[in-house]
Amino acid sequence: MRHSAASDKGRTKVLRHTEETDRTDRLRKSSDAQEVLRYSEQDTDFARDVEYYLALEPRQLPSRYLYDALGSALFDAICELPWYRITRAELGLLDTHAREILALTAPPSGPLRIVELGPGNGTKLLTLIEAAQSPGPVRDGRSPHLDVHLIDVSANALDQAGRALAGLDDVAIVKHQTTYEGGLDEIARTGARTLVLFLGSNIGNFDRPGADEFLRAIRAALGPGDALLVGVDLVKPEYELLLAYDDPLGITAAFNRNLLVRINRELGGDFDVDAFRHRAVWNRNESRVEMHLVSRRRQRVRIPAAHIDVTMKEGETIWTESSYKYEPDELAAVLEHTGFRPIESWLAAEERFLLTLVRAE
Ligand code: AVJ
Repeated sequence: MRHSAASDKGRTKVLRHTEETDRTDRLRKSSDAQEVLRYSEQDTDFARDVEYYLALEPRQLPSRYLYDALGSALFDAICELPWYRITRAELGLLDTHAREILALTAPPSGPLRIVELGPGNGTKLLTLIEAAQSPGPVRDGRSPHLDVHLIDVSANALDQAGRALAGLDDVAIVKHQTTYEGGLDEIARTGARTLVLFLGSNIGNFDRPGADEFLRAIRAALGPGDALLVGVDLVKPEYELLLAYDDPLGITAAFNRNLLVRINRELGGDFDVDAFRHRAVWNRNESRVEMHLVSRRRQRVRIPAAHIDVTMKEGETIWTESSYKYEPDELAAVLEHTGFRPIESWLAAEERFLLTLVRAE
């Protein structure tokens, strides 16, 4: 599934103040000092994408729409599940190797710009920065000033990540509410030494050609000497993968089916959410876990805002996500031919998760 590129036309620069429209937002502490850049034409994307992808054969929905407020909360819950080990494995590696990561990427003097693609709730970046700034036995001398750029289509994710990072010393934060591509356009063509973070196995949402193309886009936004830190989940036994994506508590099922709840709410759809069940499949040939929503019975579905009126057969599916898994060699190869040179890799052997730091040539 593709990630659509946003043009940067109609960009508005907005300083956050407390009269935010969202009610839940007012209840939380706002971080007024953070700059938010919004890119305005995205509101209509959801309806257009639903119209386009649901008409495909097989029917699909782009996985990036899984992350509304409830979807993000359910994803956070997934990260706490004993069967979903990606987040814990990665946090452990970031915590342990933070100092080394920054020492290998920061310029000899001056600030380091950190750009995170898809920061989620901000915990990964918070862990990295706190661990790097904390006093410890191995001193690399200085902690550079950090200019942090968070790039996410979800306003909710940007709010959460911004709040998580708000208390840090010597860190300036700019939030870009846009697609990855839109964010990369924004940060390209400036001289600052940059470290791009693409963590949590988010790269797994791209198919192989898509990942290749996207890594090239990251490379094109960087200059020689800049760095990229990628976290990827590795191929592992099928039963482990299926437990991770179809957990016994049904949290992943709820995460998946919430996409229908969102369509009903935002686009006036009439999905009978109960009439769809969650299915996770390990597609060995494609090296990916797929999530699907399976219609339990023949049913008619109308989504007025997306001009949809279809009848789904019993057993017919909507494919909502792919999580591609990698072998270490394969990742090294794709990074190499997209313009990066290896610096260092750290493996969580037990969870089969790999953190790789590379430099733009
Ligand atoms: C956030 C895309 C990396 O694919 O593992 C978790 C999302 N989907 N459980 C992943 C997800 C089902 C997750 N990523």
